[in-house]
Amino acid sequence: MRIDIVSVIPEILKSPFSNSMIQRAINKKILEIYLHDLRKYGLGKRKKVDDYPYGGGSGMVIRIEPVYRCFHKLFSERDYDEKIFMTPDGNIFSQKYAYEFSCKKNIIILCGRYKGIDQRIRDHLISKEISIGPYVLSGGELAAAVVVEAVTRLLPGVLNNPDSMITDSFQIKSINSPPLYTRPILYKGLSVPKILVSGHHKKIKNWFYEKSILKKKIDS
Ligand code: 6GU
Repeated sequence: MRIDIVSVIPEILKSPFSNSMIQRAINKKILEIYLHDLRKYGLGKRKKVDDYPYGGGSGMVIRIEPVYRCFHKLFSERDYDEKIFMTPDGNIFSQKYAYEFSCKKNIIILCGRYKGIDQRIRDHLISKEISIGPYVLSGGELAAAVVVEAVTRLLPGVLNNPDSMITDSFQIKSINSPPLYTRPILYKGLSVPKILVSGHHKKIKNWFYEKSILKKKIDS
């Protein structure tokens, strides 16, 4: 899978993508990520990418020309299955979207900044608008990083243990993840439930199942 990300501050994304899981996917050639600096496609000597909004109001708006130039350069090189705009008023990102995106070959992600972007970009160059939750960030970069991480771990061959992907609590809607324990068995008087170290596989399975249901009831 190839992901192109267009941003006014692409540097923000260098560090999140050099983390172990995403870097491993890149090293294994399962994933390619290319960061594009929108300013490179800006207007004039000063590489201007934004301007005042028509009709007045505060804040700056990203102009269509830099985005059009950048997108069309990339469009001339390959087809994109999805053209995503990261924006706080987009569709709330979910595991369903992560699955959907993970099945695509090429996607392009445009990160918003300033007050917003010219509506013509949204109307003609974008296929999906995505938000990562009901709060406002200064730009779409960190939101894009969230999307890339959720998508990457779904790509075949990325996780060492695909089982852990299947049992992700979010992937099985009706069941939440049970409480988990590891060594030591006793720490400062806090102990691991005896059943988990009993060796009774059937009883342990039932215990996990019951705890999963129980947690859901408490949560909801
Ligand atoms: Cl995608 N962008 C911004 N700026 N803020 C957000 C967001 C995106 N998702 C949640 N808040």
